[in-house]
Amino acid sequence: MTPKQKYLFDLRGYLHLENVLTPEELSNTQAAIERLVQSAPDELPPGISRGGEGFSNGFSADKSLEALTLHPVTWPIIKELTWNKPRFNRGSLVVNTHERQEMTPLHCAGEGFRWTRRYEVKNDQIFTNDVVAFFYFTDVYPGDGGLIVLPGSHKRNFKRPENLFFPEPDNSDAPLHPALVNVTPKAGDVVIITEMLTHGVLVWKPTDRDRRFLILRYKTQFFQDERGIRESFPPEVMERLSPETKALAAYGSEWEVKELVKQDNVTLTV
Ligand SMILES: O=C(O)CCC(=O)C(=O)O
Ligand SMILES: [Fe+2]
Repeated sequence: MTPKQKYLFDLRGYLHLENVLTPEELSNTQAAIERLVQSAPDELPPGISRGGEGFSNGFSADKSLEALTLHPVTWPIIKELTWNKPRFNRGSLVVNTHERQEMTPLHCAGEGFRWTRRYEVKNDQIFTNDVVAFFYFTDVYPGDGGLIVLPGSHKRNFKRPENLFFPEPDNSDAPLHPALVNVTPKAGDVVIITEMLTHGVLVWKPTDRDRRFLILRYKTQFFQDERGIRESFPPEVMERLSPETKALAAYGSEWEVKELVKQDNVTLTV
């Protein structure tokens, strides 16, 4: 990260990177998503299912989407934030429309009594074991709705008082609390957050446009939740992943550095 990115990520808990995708990357990914959206349920690639607001394992629908897991702009940042021990563990594609009328309430990792998720700074290096990259394929404008964040909340020390930010939870026209920021990425932009950051999602207001983005989640390669070590993706998805993506999704010890982490530019072998 540049000194400016590092300062802002530490201060706020997220980064909004503009124009990450090249015009070619953007048009290829947009076309792949449109094909997925137009597919009948029985035509979806094995291991991808449509549910709620998107496609589980949607990143594996097309190599243009899978390649984003190692995108040359975000890859060095993912490595830096995980102290060179990243493991890719989820990749859902979201198509958020006006039809869904409830907001996603504010939430974050590390609420409650689990101490496994971390955000720390040591020796001038940021460390977090729960990083999320949101790749946007459509534009978001102020007033549309979508992602809201509470900058700085990844370093909170107290429990968030209930109803502080949304005293009228059912009123989607209520003004946003001044401490919250509605992030408005454009197609081709990326938002990187630590899941320790308090965030939520406002109801999507436009009726003529949807919000399409890919959620790529990374933990450290030695991070285990209560379910222990298990494959992140079903066998039918694993089967079609490139070796580089499989390596990225693999567990590892706290000491070993994966071969692909030694490279800043990784191209998928197809
Ligand atoms: O819909 C969004 O923008 C955010 C979804 C979310 O909260 C998450 O993926 O952790
Ligand atoms: Fe979230």
